[in-house]
Amino acid sequence: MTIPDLTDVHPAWLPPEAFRAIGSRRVPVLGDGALVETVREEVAAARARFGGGDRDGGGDGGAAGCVLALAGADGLPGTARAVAAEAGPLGAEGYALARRDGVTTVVAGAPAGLLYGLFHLVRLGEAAFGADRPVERHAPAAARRMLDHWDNIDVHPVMGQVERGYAGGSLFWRDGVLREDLTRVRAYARLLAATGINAVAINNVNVHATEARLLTDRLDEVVAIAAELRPYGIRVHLSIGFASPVTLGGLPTADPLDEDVRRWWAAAAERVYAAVPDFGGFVVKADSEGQPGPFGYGRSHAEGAGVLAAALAPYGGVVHWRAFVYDHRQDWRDRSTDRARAACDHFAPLDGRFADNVILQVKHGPMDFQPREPVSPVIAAMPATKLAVEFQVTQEYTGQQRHVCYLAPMWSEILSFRPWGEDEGGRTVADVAVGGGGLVAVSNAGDDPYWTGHPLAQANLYAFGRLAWDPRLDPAAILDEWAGLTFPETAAGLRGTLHAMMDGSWRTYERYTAPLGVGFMVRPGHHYGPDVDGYEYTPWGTYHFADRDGVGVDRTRATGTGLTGQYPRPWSEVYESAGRCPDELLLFFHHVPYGHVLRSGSTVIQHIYDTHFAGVEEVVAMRAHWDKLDGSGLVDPALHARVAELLAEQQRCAEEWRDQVNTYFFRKSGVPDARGRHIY
Ligand code: GCV
Repeated sequence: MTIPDLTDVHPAWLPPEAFRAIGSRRVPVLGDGALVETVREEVAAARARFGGGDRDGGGDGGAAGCVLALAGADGLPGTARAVAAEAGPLGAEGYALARRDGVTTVVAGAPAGLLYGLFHLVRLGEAAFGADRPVERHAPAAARRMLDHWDNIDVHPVMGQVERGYAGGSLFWRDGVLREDLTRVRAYARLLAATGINAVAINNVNVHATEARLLTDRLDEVVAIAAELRPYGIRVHLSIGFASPVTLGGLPTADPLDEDVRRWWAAAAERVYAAVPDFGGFVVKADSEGQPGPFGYGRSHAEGAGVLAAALAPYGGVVHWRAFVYDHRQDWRDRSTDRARAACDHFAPLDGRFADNVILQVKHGPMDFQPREPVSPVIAAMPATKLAVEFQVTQEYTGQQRHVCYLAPMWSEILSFRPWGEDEGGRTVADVAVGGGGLVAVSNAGDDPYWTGHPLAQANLYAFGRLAWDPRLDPAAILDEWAGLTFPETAAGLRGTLHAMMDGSWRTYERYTAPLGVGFMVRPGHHYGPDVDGYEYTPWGTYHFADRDGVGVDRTRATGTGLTGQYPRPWSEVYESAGRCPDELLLFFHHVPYGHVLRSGSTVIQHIYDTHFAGVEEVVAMRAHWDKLDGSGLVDPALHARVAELLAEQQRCAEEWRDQVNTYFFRKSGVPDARGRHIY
């Protein structure tokens, strides 16, 4: 295996310089296994670059040396044996780190742990080789930390090569064929492993005809991609079409209870595992936005998932069954149907009826990855089901990687939310995910030279992996880590600017877009930029109901759709009350007059004006921060230019949001801005 070393692609958080501390020392790697081999090669490549090995010789790594070892490895030096004994069992992916007597030791119980230990050393840099450190144990919170790609093989006429992709083409396919050179896939795997990701679903959950065949006659492409991801401990998962027994197998039905259908899935799984023995499993979007599913055969989603689970079970595979099921052909005149209720209505009655190897993958909010939503009620409603919480790193509704929008603060807020308040031992969303199916997110990476289009959007990909490893990490500390790795020589000078621009950027985005949790108001289809009524009279179930008197969606039990009743206490009561509902979710749960006084003391209409003016001012301030870096030598001029250009677009777009939203609500309500600012 060779360590990918791409010269025409930005190195993101693994520039060669990040390996200096390791590469300039002698670092024995002890143990066997494919991932240990990866560690050995990483260390060798770093040493070749930085000349380690001649300075600090000695079996234990020498006076300022380092040892990376599996706990049971032959020839384990005394210090490593002592650290392993003190650390105790480390699990399949954990590791322990210590520094004593001038030797830094990383021990792991299994090869994957050693790989993660290596990347921990990379994060620490020279700090790993300073003063003594007591034994620290590290292990991932969740067993599965997964990214979903919405990549197509064929360029889709509307959605393109990557659905909701804002970073160029697919890393895997181009114009209908697998890329010949997959070096970049290996480099991607390396970046992901450095954050802790260990599973990747490679194709779009909207499975079109060509992509469905990855399961059968295009399986060799899955084999090839798996071979690139495997050296970094990442398993491949595949999105499959529920109707495959019909579309690929020629059967007359895909009824999950039909014997031939069961046999077909079992045979398909057998073939996949013969080709990819460490295959992770299937991802399924069924009965959703036009995808086929069990409803078509009068079966439940537990039955639908069951046939796939049975096929994968002999090999240890899992089904990620998505809970994103709603009626996308709703009549906007029908005020009783509420898209936000749909997932809970469909799935909560099925609690306890899914097979053991099914993971119900739930979007974090009840709607669809809006910048502000309450936590999905499904998360508290299915205690007897393994749940994974799904985030969207790709910025479909958060600026499409043209806007700076650091999402870790949003994810962190969601993960630390307590769905039962202080009841249930104060369990958080993270506790539910960690104890169940883990965390999943839609990737934001593509074949763009910066991986993520906007260079600063790399921080979102990095942060998702780190939060999936440890949901309690502080978003600002993750940003520091990312900056330290990405800009190893200049991070100290850049940190202030990056924090000023990024820490609050999600809230800034929220301020200049749809107010108070009402959501959408985006241009239909591509979802970029404002169009307040764009979805108002469409079948998609995404309405704000603004009229001359007020705005918002009444989802109360008393007078609305009753969504509030899907939450346990205290939230069922808090959300039900317009007086107690948090301001930022008011219009998600309530239809209120423009003069309604928020908990902040402002009225709804004045809040709309104030936040939209403030949001633009914050973007202007972001630009000023970035402009000051011009010519400073702190960032590469090409990267500076790319971000500067995108910030200009962000400001233009934010102004458009401000002016359309403010004008719309001024015209509807007739209420002037208390501060007399210009509204059109
Ligand atoms: C992959 C949203 C997006 C769709 C996406 C869907 C999903 O509706 O706009 O592009 O489809 O979510 O999560 O399945």
